[in-house]
Amino acid sequence: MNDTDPRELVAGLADSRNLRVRAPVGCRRGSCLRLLWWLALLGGTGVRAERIYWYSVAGAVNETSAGVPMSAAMSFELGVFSGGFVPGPSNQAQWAANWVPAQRVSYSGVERKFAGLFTVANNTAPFTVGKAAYVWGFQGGVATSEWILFRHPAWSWPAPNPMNPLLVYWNAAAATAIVGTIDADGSPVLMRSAAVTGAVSPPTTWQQWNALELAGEPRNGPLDDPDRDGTNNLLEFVFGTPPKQAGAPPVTSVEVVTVGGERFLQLTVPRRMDHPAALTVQVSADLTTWSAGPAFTTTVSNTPAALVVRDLTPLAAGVVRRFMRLQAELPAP
Ligand SMILES: [Ca+2]
Repeated sequence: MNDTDPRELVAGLADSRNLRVRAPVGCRRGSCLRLLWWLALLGGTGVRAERIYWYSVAGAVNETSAGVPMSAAMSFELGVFSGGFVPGPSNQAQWAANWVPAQRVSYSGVERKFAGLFTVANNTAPFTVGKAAYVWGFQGGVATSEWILFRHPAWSWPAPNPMNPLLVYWNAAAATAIVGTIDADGSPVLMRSAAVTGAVSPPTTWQQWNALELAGEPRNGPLDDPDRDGTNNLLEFVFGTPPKQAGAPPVTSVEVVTVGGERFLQLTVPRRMDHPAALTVQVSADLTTWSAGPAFTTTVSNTPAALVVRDLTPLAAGVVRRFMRLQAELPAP
């Protein structure tokens, strides 16, 4: 993320406005004309800028659907949807698969805002000129996520233009929400996210999660356990639990199900689908030899709420015991 202080940018904008008033006084004949030409250019559509300042005003009341103030757990992304995909209430389950983010920032619970500064360097697809840009705020969960998605008709993806000193300002208050709500005057709430079930939030990688949840923590490796609750950081990531706050991991229930007259062991893993990790369910008869793969297990379902895997070896006569366990690995960076 570009970390230029937005206050500098606002000051820069104010300077150019002052310049607009003052410059003709005392300027030489040729330079005056050039300056006026520049100002005319700057006063155009505003889509020519190479930088997008996308933000919500500071100090506003922003809440989740439960009326809880938004926190750093809420991420905001600036991006576009690929192809001709148009997000709507009926296709929420497909949003994440079609979403291509340009930049992510965390909500600031202290300043009560989000703000990002994005420099448009090229128009590589799907970031083509004129593409409809959106801002998606989300707080992923296992069964339920909090979402707010919004855009303004003027939020069209711009072309790079290093010659243009001005920014495009995309203010959340001006936008219309597709999910969640926005009150332009900020009263009583500027942004309110909506509870969404049965749909997965945009992915948060191990690196992104680590930077947010384990900032300043030296024991930040996948196998470290800084809160000493017996769940290492990798599994805290898989389950979406706080790695610096001790607590029991979510229950991965094991049950016996009957299929075709036979009884099988079945494991339900309430993992965070938006936290990508390679999960393998292994089975064993003796806790010594473990097996995995389609010859040994079958995936019953793989939804945002849970991964459900069943053992393929029945608990039949002669099979005294069966065991299941979950192995998690980070995807290659
Ligand atoms: Ca832990």
